[in-house]
Amino acid sequence: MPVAKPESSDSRVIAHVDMDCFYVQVEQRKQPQLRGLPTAVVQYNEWKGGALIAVSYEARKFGVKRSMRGAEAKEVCPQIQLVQVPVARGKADLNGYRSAGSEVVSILSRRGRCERASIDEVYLDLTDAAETMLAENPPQSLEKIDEEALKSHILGLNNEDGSDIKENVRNWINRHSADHRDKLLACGILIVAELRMQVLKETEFTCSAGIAHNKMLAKLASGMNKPSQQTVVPSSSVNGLLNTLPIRKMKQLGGKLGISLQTDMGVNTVGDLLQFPEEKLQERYGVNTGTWLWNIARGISGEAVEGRLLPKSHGSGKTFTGPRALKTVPAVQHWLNQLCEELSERLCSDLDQNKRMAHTLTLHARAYKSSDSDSQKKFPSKSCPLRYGTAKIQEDAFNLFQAGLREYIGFYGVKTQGNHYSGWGITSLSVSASKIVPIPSGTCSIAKYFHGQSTSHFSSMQPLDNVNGEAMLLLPPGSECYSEVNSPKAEVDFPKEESWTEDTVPELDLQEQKDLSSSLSKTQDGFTQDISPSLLSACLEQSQNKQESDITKDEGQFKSEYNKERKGKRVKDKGTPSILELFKSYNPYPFGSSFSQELKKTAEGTDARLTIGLESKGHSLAEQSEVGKEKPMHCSSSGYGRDEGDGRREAWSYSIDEIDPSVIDELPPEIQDEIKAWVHPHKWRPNNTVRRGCKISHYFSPTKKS
Ligand code: TTP
Repeated sequence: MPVAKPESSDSRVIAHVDMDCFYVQVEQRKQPQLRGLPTAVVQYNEWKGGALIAVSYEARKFGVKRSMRGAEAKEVCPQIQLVQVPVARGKADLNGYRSAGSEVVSILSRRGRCERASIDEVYLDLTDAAETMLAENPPQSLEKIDEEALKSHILGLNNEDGSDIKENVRNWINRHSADHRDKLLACGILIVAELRMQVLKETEFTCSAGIAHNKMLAKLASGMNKPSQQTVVPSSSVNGLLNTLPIRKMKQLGGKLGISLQTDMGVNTVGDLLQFPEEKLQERYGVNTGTWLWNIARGISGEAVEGRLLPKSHGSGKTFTGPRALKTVPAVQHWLNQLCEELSERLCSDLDQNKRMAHTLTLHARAYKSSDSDSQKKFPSKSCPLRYGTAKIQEDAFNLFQAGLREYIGFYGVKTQGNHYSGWGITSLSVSASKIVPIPSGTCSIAKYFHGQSTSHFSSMQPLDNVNGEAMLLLPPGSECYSEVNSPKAEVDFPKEESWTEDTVPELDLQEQKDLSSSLSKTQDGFTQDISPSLLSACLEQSQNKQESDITKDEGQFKSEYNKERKGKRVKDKGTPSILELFKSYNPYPFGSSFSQELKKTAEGTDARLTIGLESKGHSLAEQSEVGKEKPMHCSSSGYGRDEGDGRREAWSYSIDEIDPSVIDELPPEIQDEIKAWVHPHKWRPNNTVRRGCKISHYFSPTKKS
């Protein structure tokens, strides 16, 4: 559900830059003889000439559309040039497009905070650059204005018949009487025109842009005049723009919420929302969404441009339409292996180049059942902690798939079908890696970082079925995964799921990234000795082309070594999730994988495991320390978090070694006392009697959900 964020300032200058027919431009740069010709990029499969995924503007004039197949495009435009998307592992290989997108990002990020929103879209916060220009070289005093800036479309500008449009734009930019906000937008016009020209010069790609006071309006504007043009939304034109805008065209309103507004409230345009008081919208859709709707009707959006040049997640997906649907488990496993191989390769290059690691592996699928009435049931998405190494990712993804299939089709259906078709088909598969965080810069050695990662790796485990309810094949904005056939892009409602939105990637300029990357490669020789062997093997597997068998220790060994080290010396990492997170998650021990078994084995001595039985009644930690520290401790936390009332789950547990002491400080003092009592039962006794309601079990009770 969309969440309202207060407008941080109404004088921001935000641009949304969107490449024009991006894949076509990339292919045309490779084959310059195609420039200016009607061209389309098609999927590699030959059926009816393959599906079109990008169409040049020359071809669009002939009526060629993305929804067509190559053969249909030939019918409406016989001279169309069809270029096949590059192929690797039997599926589209988008690496060339990704790196072309990065070239553009590196140029656009020179003038302000830059957020890479998709493979070919970027948001820029140009407020500082515009303020500086206004102070030092205001547009009002410019004698010569660049031609590209003069071609801008300024919404609401009165271009009467016969008037010189460029002259009108020049006058608008030069206006002395303009208010501060319009003066800043005038600077934005000049800056964006310059950036777009620079992109063209350095990459040969054209792009279009929207310039406004917030992201929402900038995004709406960037698509209004394509290709290779820019559109400006002065605040005086916001109402005019929104009044007639169909409600479902608005970002986040393309799905259920948009449909509900249409059918339940009779809202057809964004402007129609203006008639409802905020309270009414809140009553119907909840406080946050109600306020968000009230705001968007007025063009208010406080969403900040995140400084993020790198994708939030990585994904690899493929669709299997019609007769190509996968109908046996081995067929699914074959394709999962391909997808995981690609994902693993990208994770390793992200680690190598950007020093970032992903923490969560998710499998999404779409499926059908031919037999029963329940065929509408969605294939559930499944997540688990991500282990580096192609083989491990493949193993985990396959187990996730099997868990999903069991749920989708029922246990017996899976058991009996073996290699034979048993009434289900998979029409799309994708694997994604999310919760990508940079290796903390203060970490003195890579080995230590990985030790820290291992901690969170285990403690932040997501339950196997702790997923976002909806089987969503598409990844959220900022991720780079395209399923092969026309995955809807602009109008997708991405669930605001915590695991996606919490990810934060620090602002890195390209120089910093280069530095990070070179420092990583410098340390590589040294780190082979103390890095987690499995993680090391994962990267060596691809980047150095070595066999995993060269690596002698497995992750389990690493974990117990790590535990030993932790006993002597607590490693403090910035990246460790808060203890609240830790308590929210639990270890589902998915599919009996080796690492979960390893975890089970690690309880020793006073490192008793805390086991919170979701259905059990039990003792607080303080009570437990008196009752007997060797026993598992049961806390009454039934109904806690997302798994409220779910009797199927039995317990979650973790070792005390997996709690970073630094996060304990985040808890209320009473809870800290309890934990200290638990950790050092002999040394420590609480000074105060624990107050009613302040025990850890109460703290995490349903009424105290964070
Ligand atoms: P878009 O920005 O949606 O489209 P575009 O750049 O081709 O054209 P426009 O000028 O209208 O913006 O998508 C960017 C690229 O993403 C596109 O060139 C191909 C790829 N893509 C797919 O592979 N499948 C899809 O369903 C969509 C929408 C895009």
